[in-house]
Amino acid sequence: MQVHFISDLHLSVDRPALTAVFERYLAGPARNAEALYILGDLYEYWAGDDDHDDPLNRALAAQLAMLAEGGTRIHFMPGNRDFLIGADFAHRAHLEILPEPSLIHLGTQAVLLCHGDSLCTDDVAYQAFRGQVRTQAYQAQFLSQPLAARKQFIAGIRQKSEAAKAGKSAEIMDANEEAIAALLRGHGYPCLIHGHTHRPARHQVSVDGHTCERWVLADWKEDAGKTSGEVLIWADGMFSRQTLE
Ligand code: LP5
Ligand code: MN
Repeated sequence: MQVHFISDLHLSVDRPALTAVFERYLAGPARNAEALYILGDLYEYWAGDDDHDDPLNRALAAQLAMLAEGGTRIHFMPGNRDFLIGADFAHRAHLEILPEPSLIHLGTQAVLLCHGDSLCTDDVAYQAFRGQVRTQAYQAQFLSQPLAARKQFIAGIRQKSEAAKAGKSAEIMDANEEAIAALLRGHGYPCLIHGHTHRPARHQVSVDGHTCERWVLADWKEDAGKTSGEVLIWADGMFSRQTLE
């Protein structure tokens, strides 16, 4: 029995080779998984479920649905770029949207899942932005605008975000140790799996005398030289990383 974890694919029409890596994964290794957890930022951005005429969105929903029909349960947790994925896409892709954070069990092991951005508490400007766009009122107002206007607005946010990131230190954009400790303490000291920071690692975290593992998932990359993804696989009571090409 395998359980798979992925995040930060940032799929878009601009990265066709990366989409191909994901499509091969869905048709191949993912079929060995009893459950697939997508921990956010599957897409470069998501403007709303009414963007289903986009060929990439349509194709991926169909391929995810095919995987689910083959018996793999698919769970999706929203990332900071695709938190607007809603019930319509979930229905099309045959996946379940998970609240953040979510506690699951792998055998006897308790595992807490989150995207990771909520842990970056030193990034005060981002947390203020996050607080605003994650309100229901803001999202309803945003979604009431025409799709093209929403995409234009997102392009503006992305530009501002890139400019803001250029002025931030690497430390500010990493997960904060106290935020990690508080989260683990509040959930009975489980193992933690998250993405977002693009700093794949396996950390041992010591909290109140408990030692917890923190797995940070890798982002998927389409570079000039190499295109690859990564999946964290739980099997036989152990985690391992597998590169996807
Ligand atoms: O994604 P990543 O890793 O590159 O950067 C994040 C933070 N940036 C973001 C913005 C997204 O990347 C782009 C937008 C995605 C689409 C969202 C869809 C819907 C939008 C409307 C919803 C109702 O998340 C970045 C972090 C970084 O992670 C590391 O953790 O630093 O945060 C920023 O750079 C934010 C800036 O510091 C402050 C905000 C700038 C944008 C201001 C726009 C004003 C609009 C008013 C909205 C309330
Ligand atoms: Mn992210």
